Amino acid sequence: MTITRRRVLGSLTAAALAPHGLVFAAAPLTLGFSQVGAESEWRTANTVSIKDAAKKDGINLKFADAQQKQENQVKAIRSFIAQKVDVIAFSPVVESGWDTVLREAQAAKIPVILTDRAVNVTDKSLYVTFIGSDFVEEGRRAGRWVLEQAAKDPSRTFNIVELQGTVGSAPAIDRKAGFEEVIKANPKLKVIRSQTGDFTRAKGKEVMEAFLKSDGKNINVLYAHNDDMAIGAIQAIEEAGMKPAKDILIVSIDGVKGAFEAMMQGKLNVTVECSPLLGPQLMQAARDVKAGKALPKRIVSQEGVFTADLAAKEFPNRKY
Ligand code: GYE
Repeated sequence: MTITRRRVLGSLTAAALAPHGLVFAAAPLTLGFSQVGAESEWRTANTVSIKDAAKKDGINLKFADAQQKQENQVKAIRSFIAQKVDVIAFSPVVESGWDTVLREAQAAKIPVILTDRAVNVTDKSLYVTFIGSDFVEEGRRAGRWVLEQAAKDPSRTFNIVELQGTVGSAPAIDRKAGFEEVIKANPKLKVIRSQTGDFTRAKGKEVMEAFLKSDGKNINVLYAHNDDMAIGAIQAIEEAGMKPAKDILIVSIDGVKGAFEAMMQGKLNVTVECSPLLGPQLMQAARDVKAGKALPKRIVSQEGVFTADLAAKEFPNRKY
């Protein structure tokens, strides 16, 4: 009897003293992440980056795909709150309408990290940090490229058609604003049509077909808010018997492999980089916030601009 008791006590003491023993092991961090959807090559690469980084860091990731619907994201966030996850992160499909659900997370004392897209809330304490690109600057970069083409050939007209991203989304609003801000400098640059293609190839093609039907040969430039819509539009331009990147100059945003392939085929002129590889920064931020460290309110990703002449050289280095 006495011997048995001593043995039990002995093993308990050993477990309590072992640095990696059950008694002291910290529970893995649980992160609830609500993704926008799977609308583009960019998004697919972003999802892979987040899943890979969570795995690498031993973070328990609860991943929910919202299929481009805000109501699905609100539901996912509420379910993360109910499950008492440690940290909630999400990439908001649209900018507005988040106050209520973010207040619920705050009341439950669960920190929220925004990735990729921003929200439009007056109370900035509703989220810890926003990790992502500067979409206004991306729009300016696209605009500057068009401005440069116009400066090279003052006799040419520059009627621009614009394929916008998802209505109400931060990248659609900001990329439009940045582009407009820059092209104002030359009154010959005019946006003659602008419509949403919802960031997808199928919609990009469909809307470009409509643009071509109404304006055809009057279109000189296509500005697409992402590569996928530009790739869809390239098909529409070819089917209409015109040459993409020649009859119609094309600038888009993201820098996905599909865009580099299109540039190498001479069908796209330029892509402005927007990195989807946000996983490692997100996991770091989640760990920091859990550890009580203070984070900057804004973490901006580093990006460049790639023209068709650089495509073949850069292609092997592309990670998405
Ligand atoms: O440009 C587009 C995607 O929010 C930056 O969403 C992201 C955008 C990206 O569907 O391809």
